[in-house]
Amino acid sequence: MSLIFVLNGPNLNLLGKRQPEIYGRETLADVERDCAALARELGHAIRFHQSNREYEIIDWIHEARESAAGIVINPAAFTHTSVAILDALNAFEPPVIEVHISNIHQRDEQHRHSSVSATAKGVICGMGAAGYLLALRGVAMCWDACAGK
Ligand code: DHK
Repeated sequence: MSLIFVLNGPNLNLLGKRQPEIYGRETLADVERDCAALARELGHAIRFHQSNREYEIIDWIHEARESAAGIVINPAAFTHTSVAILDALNAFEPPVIEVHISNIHQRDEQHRHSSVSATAKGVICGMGAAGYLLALRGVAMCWDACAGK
């Protein structure tokens, strides 16, 4: 059994209420519930966090260095701006999977570039909230590969 951090950036606390035509109707609580259930099924556990503050996300990445087998992260708007989150993820060795609910490549110029993809093992976007579950499966797959399963 391993611990997987699932980290969420700014405005994702409004998931389900904010621009549902882009981000869907599932709430962050729904996403957390589904992630926890899948992690259990795969034999893992999650720590699920959201913050509108960049430093809190960085602190959780540092905490993950001590304990986690991987990170699933939707940095939300910090995706496009944060060298600090990129640096923190670069200091985390296990796999990082970057998730976006929307397909950022179909969006306006500001939402297209990711500063954190350079450090991600994988990037999932455009699959709605199901992207989190695909990302969790990705971390679990890496864990199994390392464990020789
Ligand atoms: C969420 C956000 O809040 C945006 O800033 C990103 C991402 C896309 C998402 O699709 O989950 O550009």
